[in-house]
Formats: sequence, C-alpha cells, structure tokens
Amino acid sequence: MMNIALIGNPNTGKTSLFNNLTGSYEYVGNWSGVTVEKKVGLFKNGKDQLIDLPGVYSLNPLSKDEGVVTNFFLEESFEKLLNILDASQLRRNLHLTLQLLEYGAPVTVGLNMLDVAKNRGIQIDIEKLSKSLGVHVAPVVARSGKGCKELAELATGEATVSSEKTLVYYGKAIEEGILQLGQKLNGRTRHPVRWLAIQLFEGNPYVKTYLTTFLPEAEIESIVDSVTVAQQQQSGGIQALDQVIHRKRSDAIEKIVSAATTIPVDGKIPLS
Ligand code: GDP
Ligand code: K
Ligand code: MG
Repeated sequence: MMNIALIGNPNTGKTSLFNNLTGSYEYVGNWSGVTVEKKVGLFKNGKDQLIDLPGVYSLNPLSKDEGVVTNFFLEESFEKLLNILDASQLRRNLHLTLQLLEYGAPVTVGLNMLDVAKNRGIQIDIEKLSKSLGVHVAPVVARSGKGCKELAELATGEATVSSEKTLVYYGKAIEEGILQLGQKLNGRTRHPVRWLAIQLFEGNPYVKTYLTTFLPEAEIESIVDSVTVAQQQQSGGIQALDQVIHRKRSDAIEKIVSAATTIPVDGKIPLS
C-alpha cells in the first residue's frame, strides 16, 4: 500500500480528479489545527491511497489553512505525489510544481483543462513538457474521467520518478546558502536540504520552526542574513530573497513553457 498525495493550485480540478480516481471507500476528517477537510480515498486498484491536499499556489503558506500542505510535507509520510496542473495556466501552476520537484519525491503530473487551453489556441507538447520537468506528464479530463485510468496507472505504478534535474539555479548567494545550511544540518534531517533551504530563504515559517529542532534559531537567522547580504552584494541593490527566488522560478518556467507550447500566431489569446 502506498500513500499518494494529490496536490495542485486551487480550481485545477483536484476534487473532480479525486472523485474519478478513487472508489467507494473514503475517509473524511479534518487536518489537525484547522477546519480544512481531509479526504483519503482508495484508488480503484484497491491498494493505494490518495490523500487530497488543500489547493495552494506555493508551499510557502499565506494562511494557516495553507500551512496544512507544508506541515504534511514536513511531518507525514507519503511515497509519491500526484500534481494536477491547469493546462491553460501553466506559467502560474508550475511555481508549485518546481517546489515539488525540489522536494525530490516521485511525481506524476496530470495535465487537466486541456480543453480550456485548446479553446484559447494554446497547444502543449506533452512529451516536451515531460522531458523538461523530468517526470511523467499525462493528459486528463478530470471532469469527465477521460484519461484517469492511464493517469492512475502512472501514479501508482513502478514508473513514477523523481526529477533528477536541478531545474532552477538560484544564483551564487542562494546556492552557497543552501550548501551552508547543509553543512550545519550535517545529514540530520530526512528532508532534502535544498528544498528546506529554499523554503527557509523564501520565508516559510513552518520550515523555519522545523529547522529549530536541529539548530538554534539565532544560527538559522544568521544563515538567512548572510545570504541576504551576499545577494545584495551580488545584485547591487536591496532585494528580498523571496522575490529573487520567485523571479528565478519564473525565468525557468518561461523557458519550459515557451519550449513546450505554441500560442496563436497573432499572439492574441481569445477570451473563452
Ligand atoms: P478544485 O478546486 O481543484 O478541487 O477543482 P474542482 O474539481 O472543484 O474543479 C473546478 C472547476 O473546474 C469545476 O467547475 C469543474 O467542473 C471544472 N473542471 C474540472 N476538470 C475540468 C476539465 O478538464 N475541463 C474543464 N473545462 N473544466 C473542468
Ligand atoms: K473549487
Ligand atoms: Mg476541491
């Protein structure tokens, strides 16, 4: 039995997909500390479980409800992730995907809303997208259930992979900060140092709290301060680390999306 977590931005079709992927058995409760519903369903293979996570745009939470997702990564155990994407909003959706790939768990991507993308004239080369991300991407129509069987087989099967690629290079200051944190942690955490460091530099309070189980808070803050200073020297101006990280991700996403999509020749996106 494997635990597979379903994750994606709000309104990408998570609930529709959850309903299509899971059978009759379903357990519903609340996530601890918040009034957000926690749903766990059994895949139609009768073996593996699908855990429905709240919709988020990023792992760096803006609210306590969103913190459920970061806490899930930090505290619960799961084997794989199923990341649902809105094909008509790839640039926005991939910010979360990059953070999931940084986490290093095996990821399968379900590409939903392809009908909406198509209506706007956006064509996506799924093979190219999959190659760029380094994980399997499968088209799905979450609302009708089309493609769900194939997606379930990919997500629960042997073939699911973690991306071997470093998709975003965050610049010298941040990259050195990642190494610095790694030296201090010295193999004491089960989570990937790169992911922890980037979340910390972005200001994720849950990750900071988690790190205080290994390091004094002052030491953690001194690493963040030194990265901030190094970043300012590098860029010649004051820049918040979260903004630098967001921009680096946007740059990487732009390359991935422009290589894998074609938009209408006149460049206009018709309103659907
Ligand atoms: P969630 O907020 O991520 O749980 O998304 P929902 O499953 O509630 O879906 C949000 C809306 O998108 C609903 O109105 C769905 O019917 C619709 N939806 C889901 N999948 C598709 C799809 O593939 N195409 C289109 N056009 N709409 C979809
Ligand atoms: K919704
Ligand atoms: Mg939902």
